[in-house]
Amino acid sequence: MTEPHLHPVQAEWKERALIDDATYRAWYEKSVADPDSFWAEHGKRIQWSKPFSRVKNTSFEGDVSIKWFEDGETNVSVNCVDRHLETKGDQVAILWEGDNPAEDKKITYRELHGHVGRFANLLKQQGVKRGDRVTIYMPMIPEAAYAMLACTRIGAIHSVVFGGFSPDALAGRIVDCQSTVVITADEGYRGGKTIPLKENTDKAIDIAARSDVAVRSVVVVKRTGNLVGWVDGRDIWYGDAVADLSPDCPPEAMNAEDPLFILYTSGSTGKPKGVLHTTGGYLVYASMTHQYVFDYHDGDIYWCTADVGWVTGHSYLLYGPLANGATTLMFEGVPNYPDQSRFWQIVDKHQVNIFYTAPTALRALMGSGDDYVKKTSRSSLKVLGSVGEPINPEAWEWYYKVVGESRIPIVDTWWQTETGGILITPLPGATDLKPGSATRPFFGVKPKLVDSEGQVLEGAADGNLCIIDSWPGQMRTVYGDHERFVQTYFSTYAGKYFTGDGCRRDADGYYWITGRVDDVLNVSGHRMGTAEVESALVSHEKVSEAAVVGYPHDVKGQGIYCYVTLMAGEQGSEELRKELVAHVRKEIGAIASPDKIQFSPGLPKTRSGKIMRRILRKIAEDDYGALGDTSTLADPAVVDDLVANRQNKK
Ligand code: 6R9
Repeated sequence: MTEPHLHPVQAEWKERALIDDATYRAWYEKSVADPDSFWAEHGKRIQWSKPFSRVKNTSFEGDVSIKWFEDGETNVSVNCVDRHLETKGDQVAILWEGDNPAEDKKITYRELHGHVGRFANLLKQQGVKRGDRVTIYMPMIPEAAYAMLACTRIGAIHSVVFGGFSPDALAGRIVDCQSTVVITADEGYRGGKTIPLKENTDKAIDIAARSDVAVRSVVVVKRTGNLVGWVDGRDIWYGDAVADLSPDCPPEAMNAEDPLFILYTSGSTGKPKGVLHTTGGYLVYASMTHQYVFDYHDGDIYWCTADVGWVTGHSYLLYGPLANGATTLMFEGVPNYPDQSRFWQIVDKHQVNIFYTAPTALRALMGSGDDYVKKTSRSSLKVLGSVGEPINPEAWEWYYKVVGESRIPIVDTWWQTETGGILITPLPGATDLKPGSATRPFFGVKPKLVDSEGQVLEGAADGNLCIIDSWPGQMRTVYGDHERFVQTYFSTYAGKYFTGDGCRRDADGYYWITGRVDDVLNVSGHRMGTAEVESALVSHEKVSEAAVVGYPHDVKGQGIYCYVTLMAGEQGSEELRKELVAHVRKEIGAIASPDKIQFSPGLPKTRSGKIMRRILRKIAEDDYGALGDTSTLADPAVVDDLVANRQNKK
């Protein structure tokens, strides 16, 4: 049966594709029937200084232990740089486009090798050793990539913190992984504005010091050249420091299971978790998915718009593409600066073949009209990708018809910080597309839908998305808290990795991600725990209690709706609203800015004191006709007040 919006694989793809449908099916079957031999073969796609003899050694039971290629040795920077020197030394590795359209840079693999070597030698000079944690708080400039690769060269573990996070958020991450070296820039540029990265770093270091974590060196890259505060003996200018250093730094031989990086991400409870990825399996998986999901061919110009502060920036801006010897485009700016045509101008300027972005950007651009797109050519494009949140069919169709002129496949890739790489996705030459569906599992991925009792649902069904066996790119633990790892991901449905996402599988076996089923928001493709926003709100002196929920937002996907109960004697006002918004921005960062604040004298609680979020969500969605059963509430009257004062009247 053909569905109205099915987009079959186009004829020319049958010739060009690395993987066609028959190959997809054959490989997939093999990958799930005999993971050991499948991954033994594909594990060889990266270069090992000592080959592995064991492939998969994983268990989702009990303590949960995940090991891949465990006796192999390799080095990520060697795979991403040195390995390409012989054949691609003069090929551009990083194609950098500045916030200002007049600025760009091309860094070849040979040049990259020198930059990474010097940076690695600088880190060594600063006393950084194998296993040490290095925090990277950078704008989108090539030095961010050099810094990450330099860490991998010497076996240090990087923790990249998104440049939009506040000093408090940065401090929390520095303290959690006890990082004593920070790499930053004087300031960043974004959309014509500057971001005070060094100033934020200085503040964060002071905050971290209160928790007895003493940052001893700060490497500062000069970006804007504006005056910044300076602590002699602690702060070092990158440019000056590397000038005299050797470009050669021998790579550290790393065990496949040695930690590669920590990346903090939000969950439904508590502070952000340090997701830990290790070396061998991660790189195999990132590079393999990059090649097949985007149908990457040598010579393609590849552009992923994600910031290095997010996992997409790790796996698909840097590690996957560089491991494959690609030219990866790194963009410092934003989609609407100088105007809404910028993405497509960059596509034309650099003849981009593969373009990977987030639905929130597409929705914003869609809203400003088709002319900004149509005045550009985009004829170089071959594959379009989407990631970060469910893409609504309207945005999908716009991407397909207007941006891609109905000739380019869209890969809607579902995955998570925890998964390291893409798990559910179309392959451009193999998968007939359905707008809004992430379609089918990648090789080696075994998704299952379960109901709330943990019963596995077969066939067409709607349920909670679990993955029942390991894949090489999976996170190994929560940094410093393995128990939290087991509790968070493997205890809801014992023996299964629970993703936190709801999902529907249709009669063709296609997966449709419906969004988070836990208390995690997805705001403009950024993960945000409601608990984090709540704790930021209650840290304000006038707030006694807060409950935060998401509501549908045209551009952001979800908006942040906050119910705030004030301390006795305090009055809600427009001014206080602004103050609370500013407070949350200060505590977490601009991405956590509340969209709506409702002052509410009471919150709907059960007699045992649990806030009934279901009710709060309905009111935030302005769908209070369907509140359901409120009889278990301690005081049903609070609901009337909440409805009367709702902030999102349609
Ligand atoms: C890569 C990344 C993960 C959460 C995930 C899900 C949502 C990501 C999606 C998608 C529907 C897609 N998500 N991709 N939902 N379709 N193609 O975004 O990682 O920041 O950890 O977020 O994002 O809810 O659970 P991360």
